[in-house]
Amino acid sequence: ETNGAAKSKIPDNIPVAAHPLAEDPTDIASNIKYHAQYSPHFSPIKFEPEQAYFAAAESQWNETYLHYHKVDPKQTYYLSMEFLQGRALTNAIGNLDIQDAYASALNKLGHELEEITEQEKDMALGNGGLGRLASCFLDSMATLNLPAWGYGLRYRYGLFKQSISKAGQEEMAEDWLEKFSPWEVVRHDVVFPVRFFGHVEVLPTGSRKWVGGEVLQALAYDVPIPGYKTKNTNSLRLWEAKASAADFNLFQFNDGQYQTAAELHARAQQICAVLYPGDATEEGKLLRLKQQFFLCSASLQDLIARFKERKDGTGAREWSEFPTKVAVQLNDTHPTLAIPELMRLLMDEEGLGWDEAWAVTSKTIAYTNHTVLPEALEKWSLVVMTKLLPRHVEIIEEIDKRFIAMIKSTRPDLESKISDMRILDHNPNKPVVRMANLCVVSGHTVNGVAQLHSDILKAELFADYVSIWPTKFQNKTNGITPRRWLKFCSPELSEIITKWLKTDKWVTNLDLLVGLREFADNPELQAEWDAAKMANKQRLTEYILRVTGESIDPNSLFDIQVKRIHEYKRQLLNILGAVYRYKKLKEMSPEERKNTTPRTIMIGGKAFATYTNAKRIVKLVDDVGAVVNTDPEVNEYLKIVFVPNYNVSVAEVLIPGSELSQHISTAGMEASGTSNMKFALNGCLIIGTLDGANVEIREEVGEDNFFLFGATADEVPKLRKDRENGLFKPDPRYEEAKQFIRSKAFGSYDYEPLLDSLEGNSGFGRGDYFLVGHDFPAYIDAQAKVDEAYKDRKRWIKMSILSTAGSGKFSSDRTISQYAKEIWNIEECRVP
Ligand code: B1H
Repeated sequence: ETNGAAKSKIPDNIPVAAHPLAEDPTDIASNIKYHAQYSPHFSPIKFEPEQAYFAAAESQWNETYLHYHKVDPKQTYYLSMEFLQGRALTNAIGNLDIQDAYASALNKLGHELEEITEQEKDMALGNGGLGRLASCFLDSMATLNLPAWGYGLRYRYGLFKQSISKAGQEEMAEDWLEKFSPWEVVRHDVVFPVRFFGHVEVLPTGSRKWVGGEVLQALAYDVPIPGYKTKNTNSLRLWEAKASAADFNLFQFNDGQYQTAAELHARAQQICAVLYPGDATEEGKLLRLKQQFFLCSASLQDLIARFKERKDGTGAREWSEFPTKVAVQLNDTHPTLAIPELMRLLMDEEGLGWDEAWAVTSKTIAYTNHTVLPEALEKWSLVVMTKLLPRHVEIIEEIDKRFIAMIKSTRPDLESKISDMRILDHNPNKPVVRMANLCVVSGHTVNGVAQLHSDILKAELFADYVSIWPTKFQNKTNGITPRRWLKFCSPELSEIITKWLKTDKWVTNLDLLVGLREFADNPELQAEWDAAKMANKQRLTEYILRVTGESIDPNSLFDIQVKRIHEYKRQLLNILGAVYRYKKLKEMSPEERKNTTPRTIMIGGKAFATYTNAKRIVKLVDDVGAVVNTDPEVNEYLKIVFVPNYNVSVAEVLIPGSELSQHISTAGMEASGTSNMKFALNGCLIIGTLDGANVEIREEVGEDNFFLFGATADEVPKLRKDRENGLFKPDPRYEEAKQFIRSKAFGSYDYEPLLDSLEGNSGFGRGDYFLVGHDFPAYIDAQAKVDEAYKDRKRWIKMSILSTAGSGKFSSDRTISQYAKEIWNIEECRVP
């Protein structure tokens, strides 16, 4: 009450009223005031930005559920261990198309919309691309009026908060629920039991039943997913684990044994405590398996209950109808246990026979593969799984047995492949369940996430299955929502697009962007485009100053690489290139330097806490930046900034302000990439390899508007072999860059292990598995072309316009329409 007293009072001249779905500023203001005064979460007299934000957020929701209930259409359930929702407020009022009214309503109440939206913490229940894809899909499903649900876990602590210190990356728990989240509604009446451990009993009837062990409760929290300019608001249902009162031992507690009295309660809390608990230990592995099963079991019980509930009261529905009402999509193998769990529920709880249950399950479940990296292909220890899920192991063994019998009887030519294709790997030392194989054998459809990736799946990882089920394998190239990733994050550019296309229909029909091509040479559009990009660069410049203290020059070329830090993504190639650039600048005369293109290289991303080489890369970027940015000789021409704590809302500032972005993975290793699509859509040019969706982006924007370099996926195996056989001849420029780091020019941190990973097979060496050395010279040459192109402002802006114009294909609306038609067989169900 001492400073900002004026702001912290709610103005008296506004009436207090609840106006659900108000559109007029005064009504919205009354509505916000209503929530501020009557919400139980805060004291009613204060009205700081925080209160205003929570109040504003609480004022939206609708009746989609009842409509779906009445119509009873086939529905999709998207099961994912990750959802990277980011912030919700801008998206919610933007999708309702009431930004302006909302901004002026908040003005009436003494607040600025931008300031209010900044109050919100990111909902970061995911790691990277796979989780953000799930969130873009939810947005598109709602916008397309598709009856669909997301199912996930309500992690108490999502992705860690990253800070950069002298020691490199540090991780801290991020408390997104510190206050509470106004975007979730707890459904106290939606609770399902989930069992762990125990044993299997044979009943007198001969059927089998999983009993004993420990039983936790799954409690539902719903997050609204509003579609763009439609009434349909779907739900993301997140499960939280609880123990029940019966599991609280009052006797022990009164006896002073507080911990043992509440043991199951403590174990319940562990389930949803953190996203992706470290799995180096056996305990960690077990916990992750528990999380996966918890998601699968709760979600299936919920959707089965819904299926039964909607039988219009006329008695039991035929189970054969189930696949005509339910489609389950597995986001990678993490929710694979949905397969044996659905079989178990159908057989042991509902009394179906194997054949009937199998027909239902295999017609219901489809699987998306997101990676071919061997270390990411899930294999669960059979011993651990048998302990935790004894009945599921029986079912998996039966699926395996029947699959082998089918091969033997119908495809004797594949007999020699059985040991690779079957689900169980009976390696005597460590028998495992291969989750991807279980998905391929059980699901009706398997898809990759970009054309190249889907081709690789068919030619390599799943090649043996293709001859048995040639039509099972599909491609669904990823996409991004144009609402969050253009309209809301770059309003200036969006308005220009709408003005020149004479329609804003591109927001839901992104193919219309091709209409910009005919104006790409128009000086007027170019000037407007340039100004909008400059405004976004300015905003980014201020952001960088605020979070790093570094002042960067908005007239320099803004070059960005942001994504999880991983050796295959080759941030190391980027920084080696930067080191080389720095060295060349140092060697130039002041006159020569004036002819170069000034650059600001920004790198951001989180390293998994136990991934040592990834953390060394973060440290190297920061160390190189510290030297370069304080070197007065080169300062005007080069800055290198590590952007801390990269997340969805940081991306919303970085991407609109970008001019060049790097997608430089070793070909064949990045399944798709989705930030490449966000950058291209925002008029940012790409320097990249022929990997993942880069291939399709280049096709769409045109090869003149894409800086291509590097080995292709089919060259990679031979290059690796050549390397092993000592046939690799390093480029002198590459040696120079590495040598510069070894010379301690960037400090005395021990970079030897990192640099060694690029060498033969010595020490930590993996013999440069990711082919940084091979691609380095081509990368440097491509960067030189970038520098040249940037000198011609007109040409650059034209390329930028053509990049946006060619990005229509990468709308997640397109991706989701294809899933709906070609995998799920669902149709729109619009709320009237
Ligand atoms: C992708 C993952 C992933 N692929 C294991 N695989 C995880 C694997 O917690 N884990 O154990 C988490 C995530 N993530 C990404 O999916 C691909 O690398 C990207 O290329 C792709 O764009 C994205 C969405 O399809």
